[in-house]
Amino acid sequence: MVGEVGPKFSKKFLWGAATAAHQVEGGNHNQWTVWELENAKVRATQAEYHINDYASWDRIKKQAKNPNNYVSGILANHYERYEEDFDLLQKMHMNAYRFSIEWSRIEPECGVWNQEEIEHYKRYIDALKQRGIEPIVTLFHFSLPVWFAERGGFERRSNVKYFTRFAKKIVSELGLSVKYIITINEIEVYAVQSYWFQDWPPAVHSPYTFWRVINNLTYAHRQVAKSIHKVSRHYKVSIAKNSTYIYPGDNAWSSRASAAVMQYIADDYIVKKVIKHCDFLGVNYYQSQRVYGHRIHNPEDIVSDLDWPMTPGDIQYTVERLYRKYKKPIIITENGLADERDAKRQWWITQTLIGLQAAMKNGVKIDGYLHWSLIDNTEWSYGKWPRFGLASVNYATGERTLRPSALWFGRVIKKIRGI
Ligand code: IFM
Repeated sequence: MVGEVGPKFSKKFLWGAATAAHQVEGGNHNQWTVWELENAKVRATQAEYHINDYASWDRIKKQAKNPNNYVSGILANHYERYEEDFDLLQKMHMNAYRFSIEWSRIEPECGVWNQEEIEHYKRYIDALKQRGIEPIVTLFHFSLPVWFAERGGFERRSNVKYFTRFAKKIVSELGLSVKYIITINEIEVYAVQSYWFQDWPPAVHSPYTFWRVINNLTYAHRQVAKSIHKVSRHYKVSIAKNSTYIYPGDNAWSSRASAAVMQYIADDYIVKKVIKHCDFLGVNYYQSQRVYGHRIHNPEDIVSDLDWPMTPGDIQYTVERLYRKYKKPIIITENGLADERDAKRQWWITQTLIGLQAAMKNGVKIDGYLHWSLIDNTEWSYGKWPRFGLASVNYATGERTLRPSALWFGRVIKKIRGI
């Protein structure tokens, strides 16, 4: 069984799951909720052309062609039902949970703090602690207050001060009740979707703005990390870096050179700018990419519902590379798959844990694994049809049910933790 061979996962290892406020809470009002309402019909109409080649298309087309799929609305109502969701963590014997604090709730207008919402998140964290679960807080996970987006968001360096002010407020309110803080989730994914592919708000295509946003976000991380560390070294701070393992598919010089350049741009350009201000490195792993000549080509026949090629074991090479280069302990801050039928999740987790153990055997320090996601949620511009949850959510009733793979994973964690 996983965990029985190779190096042991330490007693302190963080076993958990992750979510983000906009994807699960429901009832938000932010830049995304506005964009969803404006774009739902278009996305539903375009699904036929954009994703009809997915292997899952026949199964998901009804939902993908329905405008309601793209409007988050109340979702799983995690905002009110969080205790129920924390019970699910406990059922799986988990001891960690990553979530984001929704900036638009805390600061609905520039400089106006909503104390009731602050108290909500304090109760939320208390509820985790009462269950022996370590909170891992994300400060920016893709959703911006409308007022901040209207001022140009992270396109403007001068706006970073607002984010730093929000971060300081959160840290001063939460005090020492939290230790792990992720400043920003997936800098490059946010920039590429919003300022290159035009799939996310503000849906602009501008290479110049794309690079500017990346640089402003790395700057934002440094500013926030410095101000948090000034308060206390108790806090362990990082970004969550989405890292794809990119490698040459053959031995051709062009394949090797292109893979190296792509990997550098995708990972190192960003990590180098923040790593001095990270206590650990948060890594989100979903896939690897093979490069032939100058092109990415992954002829795998196993794909997830989102048509992503599935190579979970390659997480080993991602973490080995990042650890060798940056020498910071790693926490897997996200890892998972869209798998409505729960056909591949158990296999995925098994391969992932085997990959992590192999990396640990080769000297990599890994302090935690957080599965994406705890419950089904909205997958940004794809809407609600992709199902990433360890627990499925019936959106009509709000009922949560741990999927068979989650029950199995819970037994594995119990055994590994020896509880
Ligand atoms: O749902 C997203 C999450 O918000 C960021 N990381 C990747 C996940 C799956 O695409």
